[in-house]
Amino acid sequence: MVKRDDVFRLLLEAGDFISGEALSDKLGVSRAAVWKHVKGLQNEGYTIEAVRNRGYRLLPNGVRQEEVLPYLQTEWLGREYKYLAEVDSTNIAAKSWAEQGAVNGAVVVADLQTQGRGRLGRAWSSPSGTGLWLSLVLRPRLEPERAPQISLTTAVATCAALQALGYQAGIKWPNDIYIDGRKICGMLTEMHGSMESVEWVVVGIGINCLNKDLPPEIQDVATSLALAEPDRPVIRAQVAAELLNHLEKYYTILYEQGFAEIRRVWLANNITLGRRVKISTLNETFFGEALDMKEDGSLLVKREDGGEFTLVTGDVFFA
Ligand code: BT5
Repeated sequence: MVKRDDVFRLLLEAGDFISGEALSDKLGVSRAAVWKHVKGLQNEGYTIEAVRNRGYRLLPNGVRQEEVLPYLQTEWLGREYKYLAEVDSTNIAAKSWAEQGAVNGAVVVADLQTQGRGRLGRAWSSPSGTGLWLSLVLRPRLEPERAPQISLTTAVATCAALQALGYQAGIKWPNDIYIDGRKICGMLTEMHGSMESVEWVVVGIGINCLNKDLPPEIQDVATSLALAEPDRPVIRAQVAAELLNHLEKYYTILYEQGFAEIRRVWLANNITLGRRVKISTLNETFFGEALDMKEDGSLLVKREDGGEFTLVTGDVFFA
């Protein structure tokens, strides 16, 4: 059966206008069927010009594997690549793929998430044609207590990738990425294993790329690459590949050199230390000053009500 993917591949290969007739001949389907798939691709956020007597022309601004590959320089990360036009959450898809044996470095990317998730069950806005919604499966040889280092390494790599693309990104503890004081990227890390060893880790990363209108509830706190630098064109596939290139580099540093080097890069790119913060843990909320990231990745805070506090999990807000 002819699928949307086949129409996409022919449009991409053509690189210019290709007539509806040529498409229907090559695929052995009616021109109405071709049109239906073109509509489907447009709904995924692709710009496809349709001009009478000339046919269709695709602007490759999506996140399918064929679009990402030309920019990808990795050995093992993202070489197994599953693209989904729509999914509940790429983390859910990646977890079930991990259960079924996905290899280390397998990646799931979606154009639209209908139930994108943040931490603690919060919602993550993930409209079609706008962002990079991506999850990866890792099978690291790490003790479970070192799993938070994966999240911090992910933050370091994501920040480096955005900087390599020309954006002034910084890290808020533990792993949010900010541009111009607003959140552009969040991460959700989920783990499966025993007390002794990690079986797999799924790292979900959401980066707002082309979004021009953010939902009202996050308008004041969030941004996108397009909003941060309106004059710079954003190619989502390039963002995806740059992200994977940097992730592979920094995971390799974590595995081979240890966390101290990751911590050094985290410290050099953080926007947290020295700031007044509100800390929210499961048990309490208080104000203080973020002093340091300890050697295990936890955050050392000087409390305004006296004493110091070491934050292992919780939320940090700039106050
Ligand atoms: C996060 O949670 O920041 C983790 C977000 C992870 C999203 C990725 S997308 C691919 C993968 N699949 C998933 O289902 N999830 C991952 P947290 O720190 O709890 O922040 C959530 C809060 O960020 C929300 O309560 C909103 O205030 C705000 N928010 C929601 N959508 C946002 C967006 N698109 N951009 C910036 N902020 C957003």
